[in-house]
Amino acid sequence: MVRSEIEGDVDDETVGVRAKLMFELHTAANMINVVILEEGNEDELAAMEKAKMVVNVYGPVAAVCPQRVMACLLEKGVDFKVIHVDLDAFEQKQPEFLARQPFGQVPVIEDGDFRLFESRAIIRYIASKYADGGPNLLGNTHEERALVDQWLEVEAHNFNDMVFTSALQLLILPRLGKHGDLTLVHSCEQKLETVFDVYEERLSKSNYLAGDSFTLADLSHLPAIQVMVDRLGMGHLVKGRKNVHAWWEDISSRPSWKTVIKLIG
Ligand SMILES: N[C@@H](CCC(=O)N[C@@H](CS)C(=O)NCC(=O)O)C(=O)O
Repeated sequence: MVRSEIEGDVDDETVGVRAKLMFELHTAANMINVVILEEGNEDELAAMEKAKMVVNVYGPVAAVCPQRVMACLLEKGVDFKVIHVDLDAFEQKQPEFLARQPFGQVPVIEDGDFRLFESRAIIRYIASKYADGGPNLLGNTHEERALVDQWLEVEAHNFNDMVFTSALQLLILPRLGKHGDLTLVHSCEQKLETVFDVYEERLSKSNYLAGDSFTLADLSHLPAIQVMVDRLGMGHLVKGRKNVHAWWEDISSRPSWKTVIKLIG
């Protein structure tokens, strides 16, 4: 038995998997060192943790909502540890996890004694608390901040709901041995056509959704567009629109997102 920085006592095989994960983080973003200490070295571990506070992120790297948070932490250069939550085993519904997130969903972060759930609230918090690191993701003026919020709301309510419903029907239900509703998927796709028409128009006037710099409004779209392109067969919605396509190529080429993609494996 060894003790890892990532969690408490875990078996050797689990450490192997997580060590690989953290090594990727270290090499890709020069961020996190893997710490695997032999039993009895707890004092050393505690001292290291005290010297170097890292943000705990609960959630599998494969899930889109934790990916939103990881992309933001990487943009801001904030050290973090991923604590795997096995959604297939319903770990998120167990009392221990419900004490962290009462709705039984990922992600949750812990930043020192501060705990927060809801991925968009988390990225706003990270961008604000760690304002000095990386690019400004919130906007400078009241107006810029308001535009970031506006497009974040669009992402959450006009865009994400449609992708989530499609992913449920096409990916999640079949995995559970159930049939997805293709009529519902078609209806979502039609609504996404309208959403992307709006984006196309907006992106004909500025390089990014909230203006001329990359902000949380753009970042928040990364995980779900990646799923659309890679897994839902909806890449044409992006690639068929000149400005949306150029925007997607731009934001998905950012080192932060490339690192998340590596982690997803
Ligand atoms: N609005 C929440 C949604 C969280 C959410 O839907 N998380 C998914 C993974 S992306 C989850 O935990 N699914 C498992 C479940 O609901 O049991 C957020 O943005 O954090």
